[in-house]
Amino acid sequence: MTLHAPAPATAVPSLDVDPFSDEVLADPLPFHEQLRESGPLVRLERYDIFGMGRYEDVHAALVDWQGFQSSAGVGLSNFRREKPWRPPSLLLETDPPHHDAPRHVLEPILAPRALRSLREQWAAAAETFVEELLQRSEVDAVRDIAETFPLRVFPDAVGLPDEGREHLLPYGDHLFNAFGPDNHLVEKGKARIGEVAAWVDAQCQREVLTPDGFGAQIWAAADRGDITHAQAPTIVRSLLSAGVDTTVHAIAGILNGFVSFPGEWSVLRADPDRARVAFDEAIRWESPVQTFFRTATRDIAVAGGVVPEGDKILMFLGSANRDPRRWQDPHRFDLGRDPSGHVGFGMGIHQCVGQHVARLEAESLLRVLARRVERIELAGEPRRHLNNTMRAWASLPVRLVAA
Ligand code: HEM
Ligand code: OVM
Repeated sequence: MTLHAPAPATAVPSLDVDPFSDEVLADPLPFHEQLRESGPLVRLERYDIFGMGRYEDVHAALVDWQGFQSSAGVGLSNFRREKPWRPPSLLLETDPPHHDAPRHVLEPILAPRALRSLREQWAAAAETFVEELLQRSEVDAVRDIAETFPLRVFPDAVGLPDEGREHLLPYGDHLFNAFGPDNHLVEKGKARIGEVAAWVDAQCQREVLTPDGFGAQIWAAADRGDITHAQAPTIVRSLLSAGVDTTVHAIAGILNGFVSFPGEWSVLRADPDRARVAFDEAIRWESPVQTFFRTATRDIAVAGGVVPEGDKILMFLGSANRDPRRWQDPHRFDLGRDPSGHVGFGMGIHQCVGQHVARLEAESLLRVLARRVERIELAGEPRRHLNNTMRAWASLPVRLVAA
């Protein structure tokens, strides 16, 4: 062997585990550890893809939009070869320069200062909601809290009519399943998705939306010429796609955090101003959006290996958010830590444009709960809801002990 022999191309470790199997989706943590310990870049044989699970590498891939593109799809399906199941998102599934205008339009509409008028409204909605909730001592934290509160406030803020809102959750559930392989989870959504997607698409039209919501503001941007009128409905669709199931499962996740670490509820009660940091810690800890793919635009050297041009890479956000190389005691839900830098909202040019909306929803609710509820106790067996992309709950029975 010569002194300068290149590292063998087989240096990338390989795993035969299916990250989208029911077993891994039900409890991804053991697989995440195996992934991180195998190396920075791992071959996932089942799908002929690469995966990364360490914080440093996931972060680096997220910010390198030139090397790791989104326009070939951020799911397993490669749009260079396969027709997407719906017209691609003008935000999530595009690269610069096409990404720029939709992003610049949406950012100010969903920015903290634009949400100031919603803050009071959502605080009042939370008061009423928690008052009703406390009429009952035992509730399902998924159905009765995590689903109910966002569905009371978010569709109104977008400007949707009341009729048909029950389609929002099934649409998001199928969309997030469809980023994964065509397994039984995708299969079960197919029966109804035609009707559900037709309803969602219809709500994106200007005539359907109220004149004061996020939707109307997107249409107004088209009138100004910042985007085209043809783009407006697809950008409204992004809000209906990404804005409902994510916050539902994030709120379920934070309630699970407090149920699992009851001491942290006392910490929040003593200082409700920590509601924000608690929410971000929950996003780190639970990572409601677990994974997204990218596609290599050229051969890219990643510590220890090369991702060939055109190959798909799966970034495990949930694993990066619990990487012990980055986080002390990563499996602890801890209001005392600084969770900033977590990748639960992504990082770089595609970082969640709706994160301030998500934070405001959760913060509004948590502040009232912290004041009115002394303890949250588990009152039955929690059940996971399996989804190819989201870490989700089907049921979380709890007892709310009023303060
Ligand atoms: C992007 C997570 C709530 C709209 C993203 C990304 C993540 C994410 C990880 C990055 C995708 C990527 O890099 O490929 C979450 C989580 C939420 C949440 C965990 C709740 C806790 C929301 C809400 C909205 C929204 C409430 C709408 C109001 C979007 C949009 C994008 C996005 C439009 C694409 C942005 C772009 O590509 O420039 N989100 N999201 N999200 N999110 Fe969220
Ligand atoms: C979109 C979209 C859909 C799903 C998720 C997402 C997490 C965005 O249609 O833009 O971000």
